[in-house]
Amino acid sequence: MSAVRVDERLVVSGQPQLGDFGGFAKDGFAAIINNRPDGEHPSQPGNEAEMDAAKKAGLSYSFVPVTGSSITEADIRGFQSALRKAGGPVIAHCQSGKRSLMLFVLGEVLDGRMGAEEVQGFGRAHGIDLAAASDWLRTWNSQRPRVKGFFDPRTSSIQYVVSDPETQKCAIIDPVLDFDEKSGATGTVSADAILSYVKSEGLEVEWILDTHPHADHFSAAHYLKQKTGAPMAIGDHVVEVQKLWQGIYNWPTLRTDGSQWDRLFSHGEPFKVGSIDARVIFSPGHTLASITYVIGDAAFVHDTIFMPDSGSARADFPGGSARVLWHSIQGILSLPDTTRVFTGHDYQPGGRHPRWESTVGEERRTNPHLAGIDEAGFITLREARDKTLAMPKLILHALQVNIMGGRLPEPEDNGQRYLKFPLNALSGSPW
Ligand SMILES: N[C@@H](CCC(=O)N[C@@H](CS)C(=O)NCC(=O)O)C(=O)O
Ligand SMILES: [Fe+2]
Repeated sequence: MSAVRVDERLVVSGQPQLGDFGGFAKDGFAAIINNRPDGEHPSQPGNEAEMDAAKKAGLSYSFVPVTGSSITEADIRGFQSALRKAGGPVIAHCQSGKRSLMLFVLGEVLDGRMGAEEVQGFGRAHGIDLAAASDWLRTWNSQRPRVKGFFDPRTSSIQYVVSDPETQKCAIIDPVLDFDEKSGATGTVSADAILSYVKSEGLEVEWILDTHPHADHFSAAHYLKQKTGAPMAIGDHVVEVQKLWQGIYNWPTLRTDGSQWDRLFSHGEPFKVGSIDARVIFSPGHTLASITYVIGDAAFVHDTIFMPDSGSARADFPGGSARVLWHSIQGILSLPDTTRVFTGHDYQPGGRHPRWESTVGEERRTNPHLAGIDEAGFITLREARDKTLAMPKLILHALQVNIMGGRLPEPEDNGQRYLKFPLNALSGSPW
């Protein structure tokens, strides 16, 4: 194992042996970051064994696996957050140490502490070739739109700000209104973080978009419309979801014409984010109204497919269908292979850091719900998995808010807002 000291907090290294971990603790290290996906080589101990060995040695441990060709901003931020929470000196490793150093250096450049032109020299000074980091930065700087993801750990949702560097206009996609079901408190911490990013980047919000009426969190669309004045939009099939849930909630006064939004998008409909061409693909299956936004080379596929190591979204909510979802996914996979794919949730398999960006090509080649699987195979797999899943804990809370575009119920005569739940209306009880 060759180790290189980067600064007083960080050493990057090749693959250590599990037996080395006790020595790391004695040498004063507080944490290990593993940047190596499992299964690269038979000799590699792997995530679980490293996690165990770290625990036994009294080291904290983070799993931030990356491959050189598919590093995204989420990986760089995941590495930074692992460093931050380490509480002392860290050993970060991949196979050779190169990916670990690359993640560190890219974070320094994105945050303005290192110039892009300094990267290669920094690599040489540490005996590691960082040409790939310079390539990454070139691609990053040329990308339109710029996409910033905000992960909400409470609901594992990803919210996006999609901006046009030329006009500084942006769209916000799938913003979350915070809700604590234990106290009944609502909050705007997540939405306000988006607004402060918008402000610090000097952006103008042109659209507030939802991909579907969410079943696991409240939408912050209406809150953000009040704050920014930007129009709210969703797919035109939302009226079917409104009708379906109008029945479940016994809510005769609910307007089921989608008039809670400023614009209802139909399949194929074009729009713009600044100067960037965008369009809508109807992609139902997870819900009756799901749509994908394709903005420049970026597709916001929400709850159809998740990251290539995570499969697909469930299709067992009222109005859901595994067969319909399969066809929607085929539509997404027919986009060019290099299309950037941004997902709506990440449930962090193996405890890895949150990730949300891949490409159509990666999804097609490696997603376990897609690679080598036909329609019948997908339906069997999806329906079997859905039988094992409990309903999202907020489904009954969330739908009554989200079919109103994220508006909370009107206050009653005492000034208090209330939610209303049907009993025994959904399947999927634990008994
Ligand atoms: N445990 C989560 C489940 C949320 C959930 O069902 N998420 C949907 C997307 S809205 C999904 O597709 N989940 C896939 C899975 O859990 O495998 C909750 O209670 O909120
Ligand atoms: Fe969803």
